[in-house]
Amino acid sequence: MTAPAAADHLDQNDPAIRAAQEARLREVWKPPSGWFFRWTDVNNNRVGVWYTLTAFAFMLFAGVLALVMRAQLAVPENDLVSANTFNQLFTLHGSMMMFLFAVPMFEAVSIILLPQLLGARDLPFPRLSAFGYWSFLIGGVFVGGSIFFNAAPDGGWFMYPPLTTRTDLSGLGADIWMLGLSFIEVSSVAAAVELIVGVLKCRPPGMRLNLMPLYAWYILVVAVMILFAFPPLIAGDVLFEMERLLGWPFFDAARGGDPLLWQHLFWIFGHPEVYIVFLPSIALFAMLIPTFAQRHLLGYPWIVLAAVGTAFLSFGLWVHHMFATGLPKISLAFFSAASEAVAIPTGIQIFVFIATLWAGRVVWSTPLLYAVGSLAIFTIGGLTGVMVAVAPFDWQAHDTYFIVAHLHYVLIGGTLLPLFGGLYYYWPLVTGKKLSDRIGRIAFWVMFAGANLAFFPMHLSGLAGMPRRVFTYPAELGLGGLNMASTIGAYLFAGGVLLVVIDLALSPARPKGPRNPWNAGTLEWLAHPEDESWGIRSVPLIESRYPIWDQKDFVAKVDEGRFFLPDAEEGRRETIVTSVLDARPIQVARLGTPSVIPMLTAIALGSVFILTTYHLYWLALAGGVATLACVLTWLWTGTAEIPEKPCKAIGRGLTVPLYLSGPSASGWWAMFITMLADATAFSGLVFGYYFYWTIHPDFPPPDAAGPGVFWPVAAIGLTVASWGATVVAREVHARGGVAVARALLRFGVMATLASLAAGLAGPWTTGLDPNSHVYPAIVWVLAIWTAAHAGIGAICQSYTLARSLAGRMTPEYDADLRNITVYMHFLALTALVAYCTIGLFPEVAS
Ligand code: HEM
Ligand SMILES: [Cu+2]
Repeated sequence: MTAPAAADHLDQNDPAIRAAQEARLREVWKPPSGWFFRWTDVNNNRVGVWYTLTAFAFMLFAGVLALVMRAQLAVPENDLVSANTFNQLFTLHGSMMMFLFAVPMFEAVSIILLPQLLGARDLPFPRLSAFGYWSFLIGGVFVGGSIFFNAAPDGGWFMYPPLTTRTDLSGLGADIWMLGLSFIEVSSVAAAVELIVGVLKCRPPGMRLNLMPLYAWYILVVAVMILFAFPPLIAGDVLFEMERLLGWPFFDAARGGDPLLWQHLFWIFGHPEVYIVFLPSIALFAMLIPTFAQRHLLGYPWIVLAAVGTAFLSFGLWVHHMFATGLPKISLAFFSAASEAVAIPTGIQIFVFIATLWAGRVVWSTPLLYAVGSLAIFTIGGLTGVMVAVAPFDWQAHDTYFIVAHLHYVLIGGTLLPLFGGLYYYWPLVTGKKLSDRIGRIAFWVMFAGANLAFFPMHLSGLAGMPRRVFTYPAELGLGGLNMASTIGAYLFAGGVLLVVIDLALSPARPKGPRNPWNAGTLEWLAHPEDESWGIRSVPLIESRYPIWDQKDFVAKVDEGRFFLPDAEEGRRETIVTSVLDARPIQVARLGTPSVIPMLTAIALGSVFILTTYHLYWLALAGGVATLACVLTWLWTGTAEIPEKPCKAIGRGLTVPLYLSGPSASGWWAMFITMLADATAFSGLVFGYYFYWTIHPDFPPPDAAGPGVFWPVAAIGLTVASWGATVVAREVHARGGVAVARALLRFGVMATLASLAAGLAGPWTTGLDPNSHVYPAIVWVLAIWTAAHAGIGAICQSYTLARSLAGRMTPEYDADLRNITVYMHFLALTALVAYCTIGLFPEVAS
């Protein structure tokens, strides 16, 4: 990248030309209007705001449930709510806070912020964000609303079997939890894919990885964690629902199953989850602390290393939630030590913040107050966490109010209060108006006092023997005083939240303030999303981590359109795609426009999950067909479109292509990353198979028939043939051999379908009965999973063939074929592992 030749931008000196460009941009990015069509919007500035408000509303709802619980517990032997209702209250409160508030809130805020942080016009797949939002809304209302029908889940937020798998002990609630939340997990993974591709491919020219704003680094780290943490839980959900709906005994000890498998799959997700909800707060601090210290953050590489280190470590810690389950001593020692180790990167991040404040000229402001105050609360929670990470201590405190105190200190200090800080910091960016500093400060101190009054006494009541998850307690225990204090504290806290809500409600009546009111140095403050949905006026060339502070005339140059893509001359929504490491501009991508399809797809997919809950399988199947139809329409009309010209000039003498295929394209990355998540879920199932095998001497049972060897080997052969055909088709097609490629794809479809049949033929022909024992059940699950993926593979191959026949794919424009080849790589790998496991492994192991 060289300095701009003056001649390049002569036209930008003419105000009339600039005004015409702005008019075109405004026209192209105009939000849809009308009472219905406004909801078909896909632009990140509005979808992100809906998403944020919805997550906030779910948080308030879960908070009201907590207030009901605290009212019940205020005095001993109270009968405000029944034991059964109390079980629903704490389960729904915990589940909503974790699945409908903490994780989605991070994704929602990131959807708003990421394009501004990167100077991109939108995220790479705007329609995917809209789909994620509608899924979230539908699933959340379904799960949260169940309490009004006395049908909410009641097995605790981690749903341990056998209590929850026995349909005589837990009603519909367990299905609502499993299916409703699985649906939301799917949308969380979709948002994670979007965010990862956004960070990797949509940075502005010049923003190498080491110049990226720290919030974007954390988005990358946390989204990758979501990508690997949620799929094992989804795998667990699949097994769980098969046990509940079909009676397959995965967690039923009487038929060879094992309830501990659920605990493993849950906590492989559940522990990283703790950091998934905590790292975003650190990310907010990393943005606002330099602003209020008015200097660069010290130790940028340390922060990045600490974030990545925390992510890695957090996947090795899950067993500390299972210290009381009688695991081998050596693994206790290992997981205990690892649990202590994770305190180190967390400490590093906090020290970097302190050092930065120390070295800067601190501007004491409301957001900073929230940051510092929440760190204080979080630290107390961290200290009790270090205590319960010591296995013998945990055996004492396990399942008491000590744990409730610990987890709320961590979650309120690590998630809730920092988010309020972020709210005060970023509200002016999103709305152009500041919130009230005064109300913010008062609210902070009310919440601070309330949180300590509510949760500090719980340490004491817990150590005095008050168990968690009880709806009442006898007066003789003498815990009335501590509990009353907790209840008063909880209502005080709610009062603080109410103040914030009032402050938000007053905002629309307040006048607009200046842009960048905190005098921040990072790029996001140049957008004014409340007026212009295109983001930034021109996409800048980045040379510093704090370009507004460091780069000469930066703001003026951006605003006068002197950087890249200052115009929308073809009337299309566009953003710049850059290379992953060094952010060289390599493409102008055309982005999705408003459409009902994302909403329809979410409704169709949601109906599959919801109808299954009520055992309406035929209707659910119809919903599945509708989902497929929606997805295919979406892809056919909205992706890999052949542009009207190959290249386009984007200013400063630079011309880049309008179409990319293969590993440089964002679509390819989305496919690859989605397949990583899919492979992780599959690994969860395979983990289950080998878990039974290592733990249980009678797995497989000595007299059990397996799926045989012939059919699994045949299925492997057919999948490999189909995979080979697709790979060769891709190569031949790129060299112009369109007819040969089509023939190969036709053969591929046949081979994939044959592999599907062969895979199911194994357990079918040997008559494996999945209800009799866990061994046939897990064999069937692996076979069905692989067969279902083969089915999707055949659809992908047919789709590509149809694209070619319809002239929507040519040797030059072949993204579809390259993307499905990625799918076929993963399909082949899945089939290989699955069929070797079920067919060949018993032969080797016996
Ligand atoms: C002032 C605000 C809050 C109050 C008063 C409160 C109160 C409670 C109460 C009374 C319980 C039940 C304890 C038991 O019976 O075992 C509980 C459980 C729980 N809370 Fe909160 N809570 C608050 C905020 C939060 C937040 C912000 C989160 C997460 C982001 C959260 C996550 C949880 C979880 C995960 C559980 C465990 C549920 C279970 O045992 O299955 N809470 N909370
Ligand atoms: Cu943990």
